[in-house]
Amino acid sequence: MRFTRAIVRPPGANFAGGLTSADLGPPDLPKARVQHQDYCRALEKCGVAVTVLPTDENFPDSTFVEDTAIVTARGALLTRPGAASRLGEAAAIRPALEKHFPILATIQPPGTLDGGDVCDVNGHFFIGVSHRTNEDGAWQLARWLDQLGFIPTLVDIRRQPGLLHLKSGLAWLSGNKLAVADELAGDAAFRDYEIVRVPPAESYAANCLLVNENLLIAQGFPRFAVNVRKKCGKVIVLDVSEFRKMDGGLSCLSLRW
Ligand code: CIR
Repeated sequence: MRFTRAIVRPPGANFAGGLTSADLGPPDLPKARVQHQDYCRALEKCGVAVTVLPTDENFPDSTFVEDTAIVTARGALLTRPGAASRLGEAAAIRPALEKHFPILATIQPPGTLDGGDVCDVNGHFFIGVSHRTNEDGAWQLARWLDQLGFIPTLVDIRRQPGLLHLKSGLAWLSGNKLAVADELAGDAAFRDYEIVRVPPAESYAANCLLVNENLLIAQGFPRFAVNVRKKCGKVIVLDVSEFRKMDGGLSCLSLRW
């Protein structure tokens, strides 16, 4: 699938008040904003028109827009984020998405779903059941995807404490190649794919992002960078250190279609 559009939301003044399990200190807001601008420029270089929403001080984690919706070429769905402090983010993104998708599906209670748990590999959607996405939410999404003609596969990551979301440990690299963190490498769900393992010391790098034959990867993970350079087309390295401090990464920062 070629992406032509993306929606992003820069980090707001209370960005440091968001949820995190990382022990990397508080994020530097001016630096985060520069990194966010560089991220937007990189998307544009890949041929994507970027819509920048205003910051939203009601939700410190609202820069991680990926968690609020699942967007495909055949339709879009508003999620129901699994963290209480983020629940309202789906309604907040609705007006921006409705401009492009007048009919929006929604996840209904008691389902919860974070977009970070959904990895689209060329129409095969891997859906993580995590501490954010519950089974009910995952099945609601699976049924919706199935109706649209996509293939859904559930992957249970609840026993993987190192993975906040499925995409903390999984990314599509191109063709049938996946980047997979060690925790997931043995999962039968990925047996038909060529796996590029992400070394445990570099596990954060697994959250990379394929945008129109360009692979965006996080700066600071040299072994992974060498591996993917051998396997993929163009690699673009971006510094997302301040988002990492808040458990976020490259995929989380945009909705793309
Ligand atoms: C959170 O804990 O929800 C945010 N601080 C980070 C969300 C990262 N989102 C993603 O991986 N899709």
